[in-house]
Amino acid sequence: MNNIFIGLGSNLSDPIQQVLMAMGALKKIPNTSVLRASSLYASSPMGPQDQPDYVNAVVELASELSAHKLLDQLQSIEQQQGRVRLRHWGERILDLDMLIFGGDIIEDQRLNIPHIAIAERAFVLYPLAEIAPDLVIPKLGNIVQLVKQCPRGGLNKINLDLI
Ligand code: ROI
Repeated sequence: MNNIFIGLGSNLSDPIQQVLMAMGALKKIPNTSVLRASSLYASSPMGPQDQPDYVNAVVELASELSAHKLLDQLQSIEQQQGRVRLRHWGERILDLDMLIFGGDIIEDQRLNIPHIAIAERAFVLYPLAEIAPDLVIPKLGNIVQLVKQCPRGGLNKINLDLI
């Protein structure tokens, strides 16, 4: 039932507030609790460079919901915060990606778990390592090893005390 990890990302409409608001909304999902939340990180965009920097974070949940029911909830939070699809790999108000669902491997139309891109994305790996330094990810391996192989790039912890 444990070790569900969600990646959060935003680069539009006050991204820090969007990510904090999404963390609040995650706490309200039925039969689900938030166990840990990472710091917020500022990161330069992966994809088209003519878009604002992102704010990223990772949250750990425990839930009695199935992966697909939880995905419905994540998508409803994205919609509530006004997500619109503008262009592929483009700017967005809120992205909630299910990264890991316990030891499950899920590959279907809606879900790819563990999320394929975890290993290549510093903005996912570093916040994940912050809250789960001992994690071993199905198919991908040890988080420490993955972090070593992924340059940090333009990723910086945001100090919320200064904001
Ligand atoms: N780039 C960064 N830095 N952070 C993201 O959350 C993010 N999300 C995306 C793409 C467009 C791939 N780039 C990103 O979906």
